[in-house]
This record gives sequence, structure tokens and C-alpha cells, in this order.
Amino acid sequence: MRTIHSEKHRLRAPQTELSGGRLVRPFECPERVEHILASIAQTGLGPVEPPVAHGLGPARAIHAPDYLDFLATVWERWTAAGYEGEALPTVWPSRRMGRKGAPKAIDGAIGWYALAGETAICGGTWEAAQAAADVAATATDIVLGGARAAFALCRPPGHHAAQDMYGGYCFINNAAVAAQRMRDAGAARVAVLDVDFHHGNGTQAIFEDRADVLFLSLHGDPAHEFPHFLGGADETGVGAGEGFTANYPLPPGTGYAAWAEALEAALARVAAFGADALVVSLGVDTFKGDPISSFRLESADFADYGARIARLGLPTLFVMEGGYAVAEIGVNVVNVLTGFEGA
Ligand code: OKP
Ligand code: ZN
Repeated sequence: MRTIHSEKHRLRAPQTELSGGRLVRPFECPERVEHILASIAQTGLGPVEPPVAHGLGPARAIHAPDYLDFLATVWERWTAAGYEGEALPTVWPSRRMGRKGAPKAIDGAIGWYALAGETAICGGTWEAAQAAADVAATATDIVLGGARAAFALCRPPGHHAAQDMYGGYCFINNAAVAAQRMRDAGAARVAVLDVDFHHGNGTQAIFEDRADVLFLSLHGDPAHEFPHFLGGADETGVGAGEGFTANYPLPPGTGYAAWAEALEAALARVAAFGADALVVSLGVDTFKGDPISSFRLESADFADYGARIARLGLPTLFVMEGGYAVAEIGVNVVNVLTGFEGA
């Protein structure tokens, strides 16, 4: 399997994450990618290639223009305001404040576009996010060109980013870029299967009112876990998209037997939908050793579920999302990909 990867991910190197009332070193860190590359090399998964630059077209196909303008300028505006720390929101258009639209001041604008407050923006974030979208678009084209599968080693991740919201470490929704690109290239029906521990709220928001993209997510129940405000089993799609969103919230402590049962239900939905292609939002924070998650998958389970996904027989793009047990992230990711290839 070919992997697409950009060294520009290193430009996203924030020093801070707001966690439990402290500023800590971010869980979503550059070394994650180095461990994945080492495991790819060690197992001989296949070549690792740089992306083709696509400009902003693929991101514009799913994100609002004002949001992309905000991402392009937020760091400059933050530093111009005289702030010395990394950019974090402190105020939001919350439930009792009905303003529609970003205010002028950067303090207000950042709260307008943030869906959560843990994710610090630093210089280089925008360039890295654009490179991750290029990675997704380039790997999509490999699958559209007839490959059985490809791996988009995106960083920063994307599945929490909505049309005009960033957060949960995500800025451009790389999986949504891929799914939309498949549609635009003529795939009539695309399924996005999100196996990251966290609900893919951004991907759901982008596609919830559409019948051409089926979104499915297995995740920690939002009653207990981030992103807290989306991901319930009762969310099944909106308007023309009714019936094309499927959530499988699972309780804290879920192990592989229960997780795999939910996966089989989701895979049956993908097959019934008649998808022409599959995008997998691949987060390995379901691992038992993950520092911010609560599922209990073992490394061997990742290979098992990679094989189960392969049995759909669909052209498949894997898009990297989360996974914060850094020492094991490479083995867990590559186990999914080799499990898929060996099926
Ligand atoms: C990004 B991705 C846990 C707080 C969680 C944010 C998690 C973002 C996950 N106490 N904070 O889906 O892996
Ligand atoms: Zn996650």
C-alpha cells in the first residue's frame, strides 16, 4: 500500500494544550508521525511519497470561505494584538448569546470559529493543515486511479473540523476532503467509516443533510467523552440525508468483542448502502494504552479489524486521525493496514 506523507506536518508544533485546567504539552504531537513512518519502513508496507500541491480547492469544496480566511490569518491577528502565548479562545457565542457571524476583534473571532478550547493555534498551523489536505487529496487520487487502497498519513487530523469550526486538534477535515473528491470524480455513493475513539462531529456536520455520503462512527459515548455535544445514536441524518448518518456510541471501557460487534453492524450498513468507495477515518486512540481515551483494544485487534474492513471489497482510503499512545501508534496503525492487505 502506498502512503502519502508531508514533512510540513512538523510546522504544527504547538507548545500548549489546555487540559484539566493546565497548559500541558499537546497529546497531538509531531513524534506521532515519526513512529508511524518507522513502522511502515519496518514492515515494508510500501512506498512513502510526498503529496501534490492542490491549492485551496479541495478544502473550499467542504469548508466556508470566511472560515478558511480566518485560519489563514488567525496567527497574524493574534500576535498583532500583542498576545505572547499561543492562540486560545476564552469566549464563545454560547446558548444565551445569539450573535450571528464573527465579530471584528480576534478574541471574538477565535471563539466564533472554535468548537472547543483545548487546541492552541501557533505559527505554522495553517501551512501544516493545508499540507494535510494535500496529503488527503493526493492519496484519494491513488484510489480513484484504481488502487485497492492507499494511506493518507495526515497530521494535523481532521474529523472534528466542521464547515466553519476547528477544534479537537483539527482544522481542515481531511476525510471530508477525500469523500467529496471521490464524489466529484464520479463515485455515486461514498461511505465514511470513522473508527477513531472520538465521534467525528465535523464529518457528520458536513454530510448530515446529504444522501450521497453515508457517515458512520464508532466512538466513546458523548455522554462521557469528547466532543460531548454530538454523536448520539438518535442522530440519523437531516432532511435529504435522513438515514445516511449512523452512530455507534459505546460505553467507557469497551473491549474488542463489543467494539467488533458494532463494527460488523456498521459494515453491513456500508454494504446495504451500495458504496462505490470507502474512506476510513483511522484513529487508533481505541488502544488500551491511550492516555486520553477509555477503550481497551489490543494491538492484535487492529489487524483483525483491518481484515474485516477489507472484506467489504471496496476501494478504500485510510485517513489518519487520532492516537496518542505514541510508542505504540506505529504498530497499531500498520496493523490495520497490513490486516487489510492480508485479508
Ligand atoms: C482528537 B481526535 C479528555 C479531553 C479530550 C480533546 C480530544 C481531541 C481528540 N479529557 N480533549 O479525535 O483523536
Ligand atoms: Zn480521537
